[in-house]
This record gives sequence, C-alpha cells and structure tokens, in this order.
Amino acid sequence: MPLDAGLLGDLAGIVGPHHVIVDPAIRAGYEVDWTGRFRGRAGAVLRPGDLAETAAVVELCRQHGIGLVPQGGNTGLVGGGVPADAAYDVVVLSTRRISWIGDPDAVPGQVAVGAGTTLAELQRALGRAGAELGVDLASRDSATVGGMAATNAGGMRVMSHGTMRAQVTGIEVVLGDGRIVSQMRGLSKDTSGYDLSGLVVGSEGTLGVLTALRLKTIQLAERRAVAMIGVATIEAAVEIALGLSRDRDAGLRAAEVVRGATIERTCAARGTAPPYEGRHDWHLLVECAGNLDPLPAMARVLGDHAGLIGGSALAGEGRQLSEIWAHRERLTEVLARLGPPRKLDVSLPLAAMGAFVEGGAAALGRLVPGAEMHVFGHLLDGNLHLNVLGVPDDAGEAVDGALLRLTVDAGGSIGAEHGIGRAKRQWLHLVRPPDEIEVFRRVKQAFDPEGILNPGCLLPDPLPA
Ligand code: 2HG
Ligand code: ZN
Repeated sequence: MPLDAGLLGDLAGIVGPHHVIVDPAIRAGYEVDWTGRFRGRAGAVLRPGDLAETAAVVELCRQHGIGLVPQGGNTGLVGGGVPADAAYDVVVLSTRRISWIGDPDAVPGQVAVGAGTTLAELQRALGRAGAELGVDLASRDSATVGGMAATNAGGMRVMSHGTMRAQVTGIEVVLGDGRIVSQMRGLSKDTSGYDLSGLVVGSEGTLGVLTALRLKTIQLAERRAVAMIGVATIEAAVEIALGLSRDRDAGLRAAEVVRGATIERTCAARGTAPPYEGRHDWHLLVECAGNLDPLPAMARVLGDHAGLIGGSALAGEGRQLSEIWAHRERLTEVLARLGPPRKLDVSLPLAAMGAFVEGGAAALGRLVPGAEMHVFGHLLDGNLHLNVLGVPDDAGEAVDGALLRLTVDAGGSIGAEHGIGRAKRQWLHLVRPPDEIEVFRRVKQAFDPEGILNPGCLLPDPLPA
C-alpha cells in the first residue's frame, strides 16, 4: 500500500531520505523471502542506523497504525521476515545498517554487537581476538545476529553450545509501544525478575525490534577434524555420534546427518562425487575440535564402530575439510535450485527418527506419487530438515499437514530451529494447547499493545467471536 506522502517525509526526517525506500524495484528484494515462496507488499522499506532512529520509526508507525516487519539478513525459511500480504498496511524495517562490533576484550567471554552485523562479520572480528561464537550456520555471510536472536537460530553446534538463546546475555530492543528495554550490562548473574530477553529471543519480531545484543563468546578451537561416514540406518549414525560424544579426547561439536538419496541428488546437481564409493542410506558428518589434534581420537572411535561403517572420509584442517563440509552446507542452496522445496523443520526424540522418516516417505508417496523427500539435519538435536521436491502448490497444505501430524504423533515439535513464521502459524495448535496460545497473546499484548509488530507472523489469527 502506498504510504501517505506526509508520513514518508516524516520517516525520511528520522532515518534520512536515502534510507526510506519506496522504489518497487529496490523494495522487491526486501518483500520476498530467500526461498521465493513468501512474498508480500510493503509501503516502504526503512533502514534506521541506530537505536534512537529505530525507536522514533516505531513510535511514528504506531501513531499512524502502520505495521512493521523487522528484517535482518532475510535468510529465514518460514516467511517471518517479509510482509504477509496486501491485507496489512506495513513497512519493512531493515536492521542491516545497525552494524557494529564492540571490543571483544572489554568484558571477558562476551561481546556487544549491533543487531545488523552478519555472523561472518562477527566471526572475523572474534577470530582476530582468538574467540568465536558458539553458534554457526551455513548462511553466515548474510544472516544477522539480530535475526538469529529473533528466531532463536540453532545451526551446527547446538549439541555442544546450545541455540542462540544460550549465547545471549543482554539485549537492547524497541517494543511495539516505542519503549526501549536495554539490558546490556553484561552481568553474569541477574535474578532481578522476569527474563525479558528470554522472551524476545525467539519471538520472531512479534515482541520487539532488536537493535543490539550482548553475546557469549568461546575460545577459538585451534584444531579441527571432520569425518563423513556412510551407514545403513539413522540408528547406526546415532550410535557412532554418541560414541564420539562420550570420548573425552575426541571433542565432538557437530553431528550432522544426510539421507543417501539427498547426497546422490545434490552431488549430481553440483557435478561432484560423494567422498567415498558405494550407496548408503544415510551419511553422518561429524566435526571434532579442541586445542590438540582430534584426528587420532576420532579415528580410534570410528575404528571401534567399524562394523557399522560402510564408507568414510576423514580430514584435518584444510581444503578437504571444507570439501566434506560442502556436502552438508550447500544442501539448502542446491535444493533451492532444484525446487523450491517445501521445507519442514522438525525435532523428534532420537529413537523416533528412523520410523518417522519411513512413515513420512510412505505418507508422501500416497499423497503425491513421485515427490522426493530429502532429509538432512542436526542429528544429536533430533532436528531433521525435510525438503520435499515435486509437490504441486495445491497439494502443499495436505503434505505439510500429514508430515507435521506424523511429527507430533512421534513426540516431536513442528518448529525446531526455523521458527513458526507465516509458514506454520496455522499448525501451531498441533503443539501448543489453547491455554498456551492465549498466554502468548497476553505476552504479545504487553509488549506490543497495538499489534503493529510483524502482523501475520507466529500467532494464528484469533477465532472469530
Ligand atoms: C541447515 O541446517 C539450515 O542447513 C537450513 O537450517 C535447512 O534448508 C533447510 O531446510
Ligand atoms: Zn539447520
């Protein structure tokens, strides 16, 4: 919807005329998500440069009843960072310009950072100080730390360091009524009441616009090694990964899994070969890290599990390590080229994963014969990413519903690390009973009384009275 010229002028007075984008060609990149599946229309894209500008923008939009869709690097996969549809009067509020990194040595083990800083920018700065962040993701070059906190992003190292929520020790956030909450003191201990940052983290931009964060850092691991292993079952992959996680010298920090058919399909699309011969139903990728070379301990534990291993490739730091990781990290991008796939990000009890994949593939075969269910994910978190190719749009909802119901029946959750966004809000009731959704609405009311923040995201529409 076009915004009133007077309002646009006032917004330009706050952020500067160059940072109020109304040109449809430039706006378009902010209106469509990374998958190309979710798109909407925004009256403008606003790019505030700091906290004060962000607060003034939120307040002005509140006065005019304009919705705001906070957006970081726009790498989300559930449509939570783009406008829903033309039914709402909304602007996109991009935090990308709020990009700065505090002195990593100012508070030991912590760093203050502007919400629009990308993960890769932060990793480079921390690396120079001998530190790193506990969370790492394949979309590191575009994903911003603000977006990662807003979605409680996970990634490859959750099994060793936790999700984004576990890294956040402080936030600076503008709430929907223009109030600023700033908890950036960097105290290790603080039991003075409700944990507001705990609520804002993972709220997908529905409770506030994050402008800065304080994050825990860890010591940069000096030595890394990876292995990719072909196995017959997901249970075998779990057994090997647990064996590595129990070995003190190995230092397991990532255990990823990819279905055999997914490796074959994506290797063919990339024009590359899997790192070893033979067909395997599953591939396990593990990374170990520490101050000593983890390779000998890793090789020893893998030797103990030789009976389960159909093929393997091991690599220490260097080109081969990156090549092995590429088989896992490039899946999203390669599957996008073959798709776009329907994406479902689920978490399950470890023991339920094998039967779930079998049941899911069978259900999919009944609904859309010929559709391909690609599967990969973060094994020891029980987090599987289903990427389904070949589903016509009119069968999409039935496919999502069937796979999500199977997830819940297996004791899992319909949103593991990508959030609910616009993609799954209609399914939230599968995992959250009415009383909990009502508490969500009350929390939302407290943070954003007029409901201007990210309308149409996360919360289902209220039932008609
Ligand atoms: C990953 O683990 C991301 O690579 C993306 O969470 C998952 O593309 C996906 O489905
Ligand atoms: Zn993931």
